[in-house]
Amino acid sequence: MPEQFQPDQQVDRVADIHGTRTPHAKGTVWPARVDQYLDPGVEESDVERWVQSACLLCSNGCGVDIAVKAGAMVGVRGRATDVVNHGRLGPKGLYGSTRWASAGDRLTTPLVRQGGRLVESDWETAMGRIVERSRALLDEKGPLSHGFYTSGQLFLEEYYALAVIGKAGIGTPHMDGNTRLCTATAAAAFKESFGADGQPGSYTDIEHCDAVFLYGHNMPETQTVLWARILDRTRGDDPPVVVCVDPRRTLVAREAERTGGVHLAPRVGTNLALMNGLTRELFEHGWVDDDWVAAHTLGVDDLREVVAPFTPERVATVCGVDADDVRRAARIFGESGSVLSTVLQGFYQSHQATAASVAVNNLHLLRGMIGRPGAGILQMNGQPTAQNNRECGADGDLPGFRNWDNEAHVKQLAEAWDVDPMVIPHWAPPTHAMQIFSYAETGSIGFLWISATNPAVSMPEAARIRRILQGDQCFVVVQDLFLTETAELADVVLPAAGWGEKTGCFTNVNRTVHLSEQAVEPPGEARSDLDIFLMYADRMGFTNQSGQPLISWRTSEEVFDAWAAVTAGRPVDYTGLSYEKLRGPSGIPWPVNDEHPDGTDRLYADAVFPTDTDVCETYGHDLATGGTVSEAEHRASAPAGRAFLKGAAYSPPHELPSDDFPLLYTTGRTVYHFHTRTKTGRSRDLDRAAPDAWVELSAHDAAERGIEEGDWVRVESPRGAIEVRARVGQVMPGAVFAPFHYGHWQPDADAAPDAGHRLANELTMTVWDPVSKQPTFKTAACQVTRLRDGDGPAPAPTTAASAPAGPSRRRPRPTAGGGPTTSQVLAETPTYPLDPAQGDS
Ligand SMILES: Nc1nc2c(c(=O)[nH]1)N[C@H]1C(S)=C(S)[C@@H](COP(=O)(O)OP(=O)(O)OC[C@H]3O[C@@H](n4cnc5c(=O)[nH]c(N)nc54)[C@H](O)[C@@H]3O)O[C@H]1N2
Ligand SMILES: Nc1nc2c(c(=O)[nH]1)N[C@H]1C(S)=C(S)[C@@H](COP(=O)(O)OP(=O)(O)OC[C@H]3O[C@@H](n4cnc5c(=O)[nH]c(N)nc54)[C@H](O)[C@@H]3O)O[C@H]1N2
Ligand code: SF4
Ligand SMILES: [Mo]
Repeated sequence: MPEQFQPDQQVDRVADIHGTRTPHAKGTVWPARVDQYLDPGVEESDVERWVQSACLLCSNGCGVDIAVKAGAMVGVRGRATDVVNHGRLGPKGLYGSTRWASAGDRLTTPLVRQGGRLVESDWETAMGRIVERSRALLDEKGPLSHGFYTSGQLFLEEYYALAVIGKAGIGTPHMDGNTRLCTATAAAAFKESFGADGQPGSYTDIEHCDAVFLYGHNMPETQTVLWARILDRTRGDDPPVVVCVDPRRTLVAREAERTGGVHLAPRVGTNLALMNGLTRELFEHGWVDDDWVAAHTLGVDDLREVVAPFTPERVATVCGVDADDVRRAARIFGESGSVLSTVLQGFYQSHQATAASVAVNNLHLLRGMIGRPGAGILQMNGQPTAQNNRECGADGDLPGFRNWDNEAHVKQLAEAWDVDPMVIPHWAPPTHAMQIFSYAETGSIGFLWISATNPAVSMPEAARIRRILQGDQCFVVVQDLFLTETAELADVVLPAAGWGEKTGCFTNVNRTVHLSEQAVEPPGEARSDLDIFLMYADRMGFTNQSGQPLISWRTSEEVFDAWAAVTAGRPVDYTGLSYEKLRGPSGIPWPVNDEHPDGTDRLYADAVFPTDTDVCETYGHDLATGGTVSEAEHRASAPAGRAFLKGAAYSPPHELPSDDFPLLYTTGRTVYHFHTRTKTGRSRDLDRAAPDAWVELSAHDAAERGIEEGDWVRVESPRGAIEVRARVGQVMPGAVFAPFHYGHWQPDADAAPDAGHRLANELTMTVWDPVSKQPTFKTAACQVTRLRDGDGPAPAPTTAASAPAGPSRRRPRPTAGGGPTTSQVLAETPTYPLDPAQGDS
């Protein structure tokens, strides 16, 4: 029995975010620890059924069983046998997974706008209005009048059905998801470097690596279970060192200090300068594996030239970091046997997002560090099913990582769907979300269907988004669990069934597919998103070339099988998967096919990349301008399975600090809330941990403005202002950090007396990365002024990156109060299909 075995420990997982440590040595299996939460008053013996699923509150995709009692979801338990989490769950997974489902304010009937107000209706009326408007616009203006804006939180089957409706039924290129705000850059970085989307690395790389680099990724708060996996290495024998690239002193930064790594805190908006500096160091010190680079990559000479000017001293000036810290970080990368890199929103939501993220791929390629244990790249996802949207093409791409610019790829789909290839939009790049909203603003899109996302809170420049949704120029359908800030502005609102109320599959960030089974019935007349999309397709009467219905699926399993068939021969190969297979081992990573019947732990072990002109998902772009590479140019470069090394010079962000707006404004997350809080806000444990908005200022900037902990402040940018309380915290001087979770909806009026003026996106900008088109939420200029005394400390958590800088007059109470969870370290760790003990596939 391991020494750390602690039977049935009761843990407050609001206070103790990552739970009990289970340290282990390099190259050994991560021990299993089973975390469980049941609603107060529910005993384990009361649970009637445990239903297999995976957590839907971030991209980690932890395997979970849902506890059911009397037709309701009453708790969750981590699946010990799951390859992703080995039984663990984080605070959101434990406290946020099920409570929302039985909330009294669920949408239970369709709503339609009548005399300016939303009134209760029925499916016949609501769908009738949608179909009437849709048909009229198609007749009058054609397919370009239609836009679909979906999510990273539906199931694979729902995206695939929506993609077929949009591309083969309507024929519109105006389809995207909130994945554009989330992980468009992950996809773009993969496509530019390796030819196609798809995570090269595996979570098992954590067990083998000698160093972990986290670039703009606050993993301890945003993928808590993955961070627990890293902590169990850094606290065990032969630990890896951690390098953190983040302007805040996050828990990653503190672990970097503890492990002898480096915390690089670049000035907000200067990531690419730093990356160019790190790349240059590899060349300067001979840390490049020249033979591997010559055999497996293209573009090394251009890259060397682009990064040449970025000496450590130049980087120090641009980024405000110490030149020696740049040297130290580069040395760790250059001299470690194997490095695992993770990249997330600090890079993706900054300007030059794709260039900075590709630079991480470059570092790995230069050292030949890809495709072997420990040498992983995780261009992270955020949302639980973002990967599926990208795979299925409800984000505008073509299903199966096909290239819209490749006639042969379009033809494959046309055959699968039995439609004329000309119906499938492929005459220009798919329209990205920011452009879809611009078209909706002018009315050129007159019909916008929004599913499972809350853009009134989550899109940049919120006042503009509200105007677009509210105006008469565009008919807006919103499909959600709740009457969100967005639904309130819609013309028709459709009540959806959520997680646990429907069956479907989804794929986490490292390609691991899970089946999530229906555990309970949805409330009232709520229906699954799949059923709603199929209802629309039926009513519209879409047909194929043979005059048969375009879509004849009735169950999610039928859709899944059709999807698996359409992935044949593509990098994202699902042909070896079925519902039956997914009910067996918990979590199977694609590709799964005849060659890899049990899945594939990591890609590119053979250093052959899907870059061939006839195979690749894109011919590529110029990273600085977004200019496209043509098919002829791509073919002339003869990639033949080699990866691309691509660079770009650094340029400053769109909005720089000025006399009026002297501070840099950046936004992000706290561990306790998921996005616009529609689920986590309805969990008392999570809501109380972070009940209202705040901003984080450095002690220096606060003192300069006479601001103390808890004071009310006004934060203003050229686009808007918010009034919130100040946390004198861990952010670097010159920068201000605001959580973006808080719209005007609130579960508890006392906690947020002034909830109208706290939405972080009032201040952000309508600008995007030239390649991935991901909007910039992490760079803008702002001013902060003191309004009045607060009546206590800021409502910010005292844990993790939001911890106060030091003692203050208004000392915040330590964040605590999670409900009763248990946590049990298993004496004997199960074997996992693809774990390091059994070797890698
Ligand atoms: N608790 C929680 N977990 C979540 C979510 C959630 O809402 N809540 N959402 C999920 C989703 S969809 C996503 S996309 C992920 C996001 O996960 P993360 O990307 O980890 O979260 P963020 O807080 O958006 O940003 C990460 C870090 O970027 C830093 N940053 C800001 N500006 C810059 C910059 O210019 N350069 C650098 N290098 N860093 C910068 C911030 O200080 C912050 O610590 O989280 C997922 N998990
Ligand atoms: N300032 C700033 N803004 C940001 C970010 C940031 O870091 N800073 N991050 C961006 C990122 S990475 C993301 S991912 C977005 C997230 O932004 P949103 O997608 O707007 O956030 P959510 O609150 O997750 O919205 C999901 C909605 O879907 C509903 N829902 C959940 N399950 C289902 C279902 O099964 N069916 C249906 N129909 N509805 C369902 C929920 O009730 C909720 O209203 O925000 C982006 N906005
Ligand atoms: S790490 Fe993500 S998937 Fe796992 S329990 Fe937490 S929120 Fe859920
Ligand atoms: Mo996201």
